Amino acid sequence: NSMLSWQRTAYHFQPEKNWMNDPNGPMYYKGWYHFFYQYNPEGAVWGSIVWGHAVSRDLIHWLHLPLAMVADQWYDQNGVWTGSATILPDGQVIMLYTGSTNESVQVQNLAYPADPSDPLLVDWIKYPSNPVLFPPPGIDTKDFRDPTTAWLTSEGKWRISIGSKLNKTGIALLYDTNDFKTYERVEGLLRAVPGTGMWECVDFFPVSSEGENGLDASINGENVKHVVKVSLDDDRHDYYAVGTYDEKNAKFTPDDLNNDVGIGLRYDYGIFYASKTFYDESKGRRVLWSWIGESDSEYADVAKGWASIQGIPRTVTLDKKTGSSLLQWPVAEVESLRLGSNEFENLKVKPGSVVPLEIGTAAQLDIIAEFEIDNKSLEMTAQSNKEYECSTSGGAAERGALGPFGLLVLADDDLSEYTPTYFYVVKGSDGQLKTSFCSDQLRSSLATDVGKKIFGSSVTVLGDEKLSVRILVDHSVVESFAQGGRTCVTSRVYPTKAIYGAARLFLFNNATEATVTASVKVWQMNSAFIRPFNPQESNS
Ligand code: DQQ
Repeated sequence: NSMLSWQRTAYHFQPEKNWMNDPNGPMYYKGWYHFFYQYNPEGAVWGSIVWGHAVSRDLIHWLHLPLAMVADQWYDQNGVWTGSATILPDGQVIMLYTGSTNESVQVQNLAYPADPSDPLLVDWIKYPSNPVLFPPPGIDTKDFRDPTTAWLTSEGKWRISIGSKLNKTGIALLYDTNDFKTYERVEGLLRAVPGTGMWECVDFFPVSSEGENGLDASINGENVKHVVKVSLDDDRHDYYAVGTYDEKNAKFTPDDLNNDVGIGLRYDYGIFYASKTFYDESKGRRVLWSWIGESDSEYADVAKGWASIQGIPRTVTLDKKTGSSLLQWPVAEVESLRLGSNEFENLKVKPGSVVPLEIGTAAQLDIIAEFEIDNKSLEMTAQSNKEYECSTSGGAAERGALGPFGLLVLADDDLSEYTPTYFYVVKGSDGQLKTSFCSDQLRSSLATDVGKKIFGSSVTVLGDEKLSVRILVDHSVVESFAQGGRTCVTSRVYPTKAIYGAARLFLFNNATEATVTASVKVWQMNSAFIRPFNPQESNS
């Protein structure tokens, strides 16, 4: 339906049509990034899931390849579900995935490339003796899915984790294997957290506590911390914990029990689910992929013929300044899409004002902005209003002494539609400042059948830091990264007027006391090539 085509993104990955969900088996192989994804070739809603496949040289421009795996065996007849790739030291590619069997039992299956010399890995073979793992005793047959990438133990075995639950306790099971065909259950659990429910799409990886580089899944030892990420089926968000991995006892212990797996920190406070990282050997970095679903109606998805996009891949590092959280940042390659830019330096934005940024059209942007509350306003405000909570405090229309202020993206000239992405600072009676970072969709669209929530969270702002944000705008998605990626918020928005050439960008300050100084750099973004691979084209 071309009437709805403006909602398609220009540089976020999406198939040509139909439904997509989780990222699967991301990897770098022989000069190509491979991306597989949960895909329903039959329609724009979740259903009979198979593996879509695309390849890229740079994580930005993509060629769609034929489906990698379809539901053609008894052990995946009800769905070729989520899985992960492991690249062995000799270059062999191992793919493990969950099959939902003809009886809807969740089992783990092995697949591998039919022709390892083909860098595009077009054809896949399912191991003839699949499944390689059945749900163990005591585990419900529908609670056993999404195998991780394997890592090496000090005994030289490969270890994987699979998510599950016991009553309402989310758990990560462990298995050891030598050949990926036969497995041994490891006693105990990588981690278990009561009340968190089913753990989908477990991800487990090391991060360096020293450098900015990423680490291969098997690295452990000094200057290494580990991250466990789970996708909570019950509340549809991705949570992570930073801690230590005791390899001998096969246990993960979070540094902070208040930020345990599934209860503390989130990758993203907007729409972001079933994410998965991989180690990119070519650039020595760890890269995060994530499914960004829709927040319009299923009816609208069917009408437009497609649903879901993937987030721009993000590099993941440990935040050395806090030591307790991760930093996520769009991969550097996205900057190759930057076209002309406009720069606005030290603009004074008075309380209660909206300032247009004359950049022309604003549907595809990369924005970097810094904000400073003027010292005078900070000092004069002895104490500001109460606590602030993005999702419940009334959004960008709720005025306090020191906030909200930020940017209105995907706005139209008349401001009949706009999506505020903003900071909100409160000053306690002790003089301490607390900062929230939010994205408010309440006025993002004149359409009535779309989700209009306010997303966000508190964000740590250290003494020497200005308030800073990076925002990627792409027609119907707004991905924002505050304080260098310490707190991230992704929204889907469905403007009806603020589209294509009519989309605009504004600064706003809705605080009652604070004058804010803003510096903004805005790039127009080119569209990425994301299209079917047609070998004949190169001949003609
Ligand atoms: N999606 C897959 C499952 C996974 C869920 C099925 C998470 O393997 O647990 O499409 O979105």
